[in-house]
Amino acid sequence: MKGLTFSSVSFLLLFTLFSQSLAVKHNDFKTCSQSGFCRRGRALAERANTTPRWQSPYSLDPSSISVSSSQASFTAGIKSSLYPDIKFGLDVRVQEDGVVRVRMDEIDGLRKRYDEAAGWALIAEPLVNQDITWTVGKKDVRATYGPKKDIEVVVEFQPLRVVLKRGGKEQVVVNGRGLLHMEHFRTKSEAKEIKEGEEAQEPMQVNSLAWFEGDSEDGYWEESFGSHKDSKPKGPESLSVDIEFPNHGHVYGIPQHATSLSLPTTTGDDPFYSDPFRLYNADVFEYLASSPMSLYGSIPLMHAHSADSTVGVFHVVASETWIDISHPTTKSTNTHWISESGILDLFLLPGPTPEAVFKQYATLTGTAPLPAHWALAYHQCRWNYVSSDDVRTVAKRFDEEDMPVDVFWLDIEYAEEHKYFIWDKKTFPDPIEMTNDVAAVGRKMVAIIDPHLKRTSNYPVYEQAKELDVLVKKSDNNEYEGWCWTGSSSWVDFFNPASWSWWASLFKMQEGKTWSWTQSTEDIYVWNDMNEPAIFNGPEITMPKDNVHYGGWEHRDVHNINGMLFPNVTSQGLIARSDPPKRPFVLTRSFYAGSQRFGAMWTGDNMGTWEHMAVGIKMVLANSIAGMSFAGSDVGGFFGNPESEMLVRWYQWGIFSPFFRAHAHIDTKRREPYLLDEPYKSMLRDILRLRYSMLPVWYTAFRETSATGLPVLRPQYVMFPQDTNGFAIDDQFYVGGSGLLVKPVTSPGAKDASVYLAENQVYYDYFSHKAYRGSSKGKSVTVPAELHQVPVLIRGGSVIPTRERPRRSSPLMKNDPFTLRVALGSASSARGELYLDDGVTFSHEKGDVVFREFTAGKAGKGIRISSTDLAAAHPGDVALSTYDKQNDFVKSIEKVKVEKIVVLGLGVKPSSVKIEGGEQLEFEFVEGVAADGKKEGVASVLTIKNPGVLITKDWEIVVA
Ligand code: NBV
Repeated sequence: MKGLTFSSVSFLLLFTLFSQSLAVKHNDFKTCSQSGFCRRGRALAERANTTPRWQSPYSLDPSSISVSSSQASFTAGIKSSLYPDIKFGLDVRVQEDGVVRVRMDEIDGLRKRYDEAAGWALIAEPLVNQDITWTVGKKDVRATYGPKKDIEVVVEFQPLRVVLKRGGKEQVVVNGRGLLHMEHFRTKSEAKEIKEGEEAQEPMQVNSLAWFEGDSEDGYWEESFGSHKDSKPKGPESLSVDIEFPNHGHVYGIPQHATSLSLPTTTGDDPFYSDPFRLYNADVFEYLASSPMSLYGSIPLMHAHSADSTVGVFHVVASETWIDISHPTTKSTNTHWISESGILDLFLLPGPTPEAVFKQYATLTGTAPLPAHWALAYHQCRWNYVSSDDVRTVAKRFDEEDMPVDVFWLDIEYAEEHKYFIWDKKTFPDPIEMTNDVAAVGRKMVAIIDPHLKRTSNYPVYEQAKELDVLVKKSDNNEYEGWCWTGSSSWVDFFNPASWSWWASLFKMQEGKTWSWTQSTEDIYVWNDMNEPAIFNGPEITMPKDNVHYGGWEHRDVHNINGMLFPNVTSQGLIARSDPPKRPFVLTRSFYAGSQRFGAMWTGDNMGTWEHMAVGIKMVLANSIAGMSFAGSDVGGFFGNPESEMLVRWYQWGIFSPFFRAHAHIDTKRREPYLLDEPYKSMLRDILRLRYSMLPVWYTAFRETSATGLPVLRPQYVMFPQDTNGFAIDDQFYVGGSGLLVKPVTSPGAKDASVYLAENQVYYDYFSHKAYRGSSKGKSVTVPAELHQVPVLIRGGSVIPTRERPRRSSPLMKNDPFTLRVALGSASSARGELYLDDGVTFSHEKGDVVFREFTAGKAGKGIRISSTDLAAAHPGDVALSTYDKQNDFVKSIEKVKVEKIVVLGLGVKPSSVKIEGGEQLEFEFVEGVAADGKKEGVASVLTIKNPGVLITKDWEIVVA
């Protein structure tokens, strides 16, 4: 390793300052009681809870109802009895898929509330259901719809209440507890007058202002936190709304929090959950493993679940939001959403199943596009690989130890003085050669590009941004300056359209330019960190809320969206830089609803502890159900030096997370997998190889996600929505629709693990083939989990395609043969899918794919195993509508074979195995337990070696 360079010295100084200033992490972030609008929101709830005759002052004026000419939506005026002169407007519509959108805004107010969040989160203006007929009655407006005509939306006039029902049962109730409050814009003096008038009255007289809003202007006009002052030029404008799920005992979602998947109560006695869940994108140093505190990303989507129904609510608000959760009974949930600003823009997703909710949410915000295939392989990162020779050495060591890896990452130290895009020539004198060396065996690189720009005239990126006038402004309209890795820095305002094509152009190799990514190749991809944004000297380590963005919106209005724009424009730059375009890869730390469209995310700076390893699983599951399927957490933990046992367990969980990257803090000891002693090193090699062998499963799962919005990792309630035992399970999961069930071990010294089986089905240990029997009542089984063993079961009835030749990188596997594990279910049948394409370009969008279905079913006393074309059977999938059986990709792998078929759970030894209408095949049979029997024990295993069949072709094998 080379000595300290200028940039590392300055960085170390900065870092020391940074970590010292953050020694007490908790105090850097507000609690609800330190945030004016959250205090007001909770106080409102408190008054409602303790006032017997509490009733919402908001009502709908029936005379103002206007049903659109198509009948599909209606608008109406809303009033609060406490502010008779203030007007609000309600807009209710039912979308084509049955989702109900409820919007409310102040009308003709002193200012305009922020109403652009949906514009960023949604993929398009949702289509309105034209078959709806609203019936205006004396007390409500209602509409009935749905294929069974069993869904009803009712908007009650006084008090205002919006209810979504199915089969006569209330699913979602908005403002049922009367906590709706849209603080209208007011002037300081006006507010004073009212308050003064108020003081003359009985303070808590029912229907008085004080009764509803409280008797003080709590945090209305200015707020301070630590040394930071928020000037709040717009005054109070918060939005409170209660949403009840009277028939749902569990709620999930609203990531990102380090907490259980089924969200705990925040209004009870648990000292860890005394605050509401907070959504306010923040860089929380050494975050807690169980807390409602906000983290780097925010998705205001919640699932509510019970055995007979799943529904969702999606509140498209971009400002800081706090959500209280309570359970009046074990079968019902109340929530209270308190946001600092913005309009009410609420989508009620009627479900009725988790699958339906995923589709409804995907129709709104889109799905994760299919990533490049290599992006699903192993990523090796650390802060930092310090030089191009360091990178080469690490690559060499992987090869020497026969460990596969696809991507090497560069953290902030590659950039001269942290001026992103510009290599530090002292340590990275030959970036192109380095990248080409890495790429020689199909590997890639990822370099970090953070959003803070060093304010210096010798940084062209900053200079250009300034010139274009696309930097974020302070409340006085001057350029905002804050502190980050780069020292004095400014931030690009990606809300400004003038920044988009300019930013995208930075990724294009530009002839003759000495500063941009001229020193780059198409094999370098991007990591967007610190995009909450993280600002060392800002309030709560982020941007002041009174900063101003494009269009005059305050940072407070857009904070949670801000981070999402960065990977959005970055991924566009990556697509545009090559011709024909290649799939981009961008990893983001900050995210919002819709971020799934722009790349992968990870759970930020976790600790190298068992607790953090365990909560990482829950966090990835929560992100997954909110659309962010391409998720992972730092393998090994960012902070600390995990012992070998922990590292092995961490890799075992890592290979089963959609995004699989090892990463470590600059102060940690090196811990690349080849550095471990035996037996750990060999364990890691096996683990890495297992991930690579299963890449076909992962890629197929990602295809499904990209087409349907169903998550790649599926928790128990998603797989078995009616099994109440599974509703709180968040330490095991299924991989896509493959049938793989994984239970990572997250505690030391384990010898076995308990896995919950929700159904009357046989499950096979992936490695030993031991058959376990589930029960329709649910049953836990104990599976071996010594350190070299990761509990992975194959659900009976599945076919798992793998590729089992160890290679240095995944692109080198392109022509490798496949193994099929046919795990017969209790009905002696099985089904599985395999999806492949070139993994790099967008040719899959015009149908250059291989998409196969494998089935096995009873045929006489034996079974018949077949492979058929699935692409043709997917007419609904746009990408597959132009599919041609003889497409270029099929041709490119037409010689690729199935090298082995392993059938688990056959009842009797076959007398013959042959290709339908063709030759006999060689096979081995080891007697064991049958799938359709009752016995536990090692399953029978039929191995058909070299069946000679091709992966791209139809075939049938008859086992008689
Ligand atoms: O760029 C340095 C780190 C990075 O390694 C990590 O993954 C990010 O989450 N970054 C945060 C900045 C500061 C960490 C203390």
